[in-house]
Amino acid sequence: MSERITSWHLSPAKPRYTPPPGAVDAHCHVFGPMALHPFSAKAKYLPEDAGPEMLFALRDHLGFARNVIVQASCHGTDNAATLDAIARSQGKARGVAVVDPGIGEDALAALHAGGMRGIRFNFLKRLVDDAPKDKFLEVARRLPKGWHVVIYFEADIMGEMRPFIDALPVPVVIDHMGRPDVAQGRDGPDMRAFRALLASRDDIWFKATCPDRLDGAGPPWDAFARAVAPLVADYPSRVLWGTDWPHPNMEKAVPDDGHLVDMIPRIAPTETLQHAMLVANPMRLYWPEEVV
Ligand code: 0GY
Repeated sequence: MSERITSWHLSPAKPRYTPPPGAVDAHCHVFGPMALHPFSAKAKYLPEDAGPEMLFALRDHLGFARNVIVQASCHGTDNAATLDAIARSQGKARGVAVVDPGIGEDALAALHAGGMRGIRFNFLKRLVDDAPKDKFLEVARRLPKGWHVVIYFEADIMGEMRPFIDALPVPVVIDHMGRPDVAQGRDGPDMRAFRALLASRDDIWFKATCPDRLDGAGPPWDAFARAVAPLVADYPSRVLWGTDWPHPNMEKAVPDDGHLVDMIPRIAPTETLQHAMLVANPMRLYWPEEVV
């Protein structure tokens, strides 16, 4: 791996939709900058630098107030780039870390002090070498108070994920709804399995994210809108939204972030739903001390 890739739009459109004051982009990443924060030796892709200044400029351009920065697999378990971005955000960013499951209490406390509020378990074989469920469960039992786990997996392994998710002792956030095939429709097998998961406990949240990854038909991602809007309507207090900027591994179909924002009113058509998805819900998970 030697060629560095750019997977984000260089001049995204200004969205037609204006997010409410205090809106949170609850799924985004930073890459590097490599000179300060080298990528992991195990990274499966080698991106160009997409550092905090770029992220914060996009946040402002799109009309958001805050970010939740999820540690990307290209940085492995070294959270320095994400922590650095949080530190530079002037309180407008918090994060989700990726840790070695053997991490000690002091290191977890340091991550908390640096703005992390959860850890991510990634089960995508193209992104990580190993996803040891027993060790993940063990560290999930030792998380700082108020933390949650974020899980990234694809719909084809939903069955084997269920016992693991059932056993998690803290709230769970599912990235990109477990990547359903949205072409199957709102009642297709993938959405039915995902709804069964949501129904199994009331502390499972989900990100209504990534039409660009889930809808093979491409923009304007109509199949995504049709499949996801009913889910948002049925679970308004458990849904989050994010750009996924800088869109790891999407260099062949780079989405326009302005158009992604314009998906929001299509999946959350009322102001009440929009406020829940963009403000109230992410605030409860990431800035609970500010929730009255
Ligand atoms: C995403 C999706 C992907 C990558 C990562 O950590 C990562 O590298 O999450 C992907 O390639 O599907 O949510 O950013």
